[in-house]
Amino acid sequence: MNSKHTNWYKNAVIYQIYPRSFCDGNNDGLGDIPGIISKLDYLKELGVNCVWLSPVYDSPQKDNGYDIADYRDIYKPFGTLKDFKKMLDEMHKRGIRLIMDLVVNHTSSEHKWFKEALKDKNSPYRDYYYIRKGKKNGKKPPNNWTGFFGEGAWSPIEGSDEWYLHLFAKEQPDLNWENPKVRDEVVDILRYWLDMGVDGFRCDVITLISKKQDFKNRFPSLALTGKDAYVNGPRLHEYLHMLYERAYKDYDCMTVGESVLCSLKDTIKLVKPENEELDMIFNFSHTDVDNLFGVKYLHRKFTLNRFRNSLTKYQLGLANGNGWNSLFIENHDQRRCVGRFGTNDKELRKESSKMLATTYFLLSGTPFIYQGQEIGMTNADYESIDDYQDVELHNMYKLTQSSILYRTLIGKHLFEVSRDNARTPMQWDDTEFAGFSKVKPWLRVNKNKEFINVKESIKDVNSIFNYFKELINFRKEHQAIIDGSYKVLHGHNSKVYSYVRENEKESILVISSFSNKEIKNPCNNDLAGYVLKLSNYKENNLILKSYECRIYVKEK
Ligand code: TEU
Repeated sequence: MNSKHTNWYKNAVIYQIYPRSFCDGNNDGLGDIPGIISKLDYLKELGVNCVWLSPVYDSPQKDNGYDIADYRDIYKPFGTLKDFKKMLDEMHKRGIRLIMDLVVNHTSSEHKWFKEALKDKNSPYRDYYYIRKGKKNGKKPPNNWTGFFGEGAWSPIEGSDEWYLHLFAKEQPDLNWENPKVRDEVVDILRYWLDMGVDGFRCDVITLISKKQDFKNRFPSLALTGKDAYVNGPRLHEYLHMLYERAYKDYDCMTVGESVLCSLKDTIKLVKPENEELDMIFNFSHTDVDNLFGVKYLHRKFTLNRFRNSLTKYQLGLANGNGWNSLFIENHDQRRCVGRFGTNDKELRKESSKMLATTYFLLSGTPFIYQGQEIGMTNADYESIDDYQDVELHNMYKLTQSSILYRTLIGKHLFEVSRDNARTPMQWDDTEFAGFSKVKPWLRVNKNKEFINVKESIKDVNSIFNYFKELINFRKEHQAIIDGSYKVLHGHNSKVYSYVRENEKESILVISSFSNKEIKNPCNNDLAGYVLKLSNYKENNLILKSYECRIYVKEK
């Protein structure tokens, strides 16, 4: 391998910032880059050493920045390129790296490439997208594929018999990666930011960039008709390796790809170091355990066995040089973890948050913390559809209003799984707008800012925030978490997840109770030689209390 990579990401703890909702520096109701700069000392205090920044590029914000109109500029209400460079510099000064969100499966329909493509049939930009003649003299879409936001995957081009492909909102036309010019553009974009000093990319829906070119109808499915044509398409690995060769290789950067419906076999192909594609991917199999077929609206009961099995599959599957895991239980598309995965976001919120944190944080891989997770923020407390902003939620809501089938199938869980649950403004203090802004924010603040907020969390020695700090420090001090093996203990226990991380020097035993009641600790006979290092309860005995977790270490 001839690259500049030092693999620093293996020692990283990454904090995801969703810029709209993090901190409003100029009091216009929207988070921004100056706001982020003002909170860097807070991140330093928490102990994270890398930030993943959700998109800040120029964008009409139909999908909150995942619709990019200019890849080389900043969305004005977030700040300027000068602000961005200052933020990067201030992060680096504090030993915090920055990875950007790279959204190149699609652009915004306001991107100049798309506008040119629509304006002129002979424009070279026309082949940057998938534009096809519709069926029935242009009255029907070219095929029956459907996309991720509950719509057909094609929209008509006004005044013509042609349609364009979009796997997300209609304002997010898909790029045609078959066109070598599109690939050149992406390489240029990558090098532009890497040359500026950014440390890597979180690659949005990267496993969708290659499509089967037959564009034939597929067997209809309630969710994602056509997925076999656009998920892990035929040239995906070729494209990813090309990006590595032409960009990533020349910088000490990291990449994490967002994968959709990715098996272990596919995952290994994407992250095996020799393949030189991606350093790790976000795999959603463990967050999908409470739904059916990866469709979050089709709820099924959480079971610890499914959760543990799914994490274990990837922990073991990526061991022995097969690749590296990303570790996460929240992000801007998921609901909040506390109250989910069998836990409690009311009277046992603190215990639950700390236990969940412990469970995923000490697995093998790089942990990600989503803003607000470190203070145990909970789902939105909205009562009306008008409080919600997300394009996905509104599309799905329309569907449930127009079809009894959809209403029956998904209506019940629509709000519970809404992406806005994780997008409510960050709760910095208990003032009217939670210290996020001095004016009414773009999305309503959760009323529980009265008692769930950063100010309170820093003061309280037993807070979730202070527990996260301890976890991060613990991770830094124990190499077995980075390079140790993974072994599950009592793998059939339906209430307790316990595992051991071990290298030649030490062995770390993690015990997490997913029960809201007191239960017998199944590991009582496994503790010889172990010393307790961290727990979410002050006193620990033979019984595990509700959502109790413990970390033990045995030196060899
Ligand atoms: O998400 C991709 C993706 O798979 C999600 O749309 C997922 O299906 C949905 O959120 C489940 O609720 C990425 C981004 O993370 C998301 O915010 C964007 O909307 C999407 O890509 C399009 O860029």
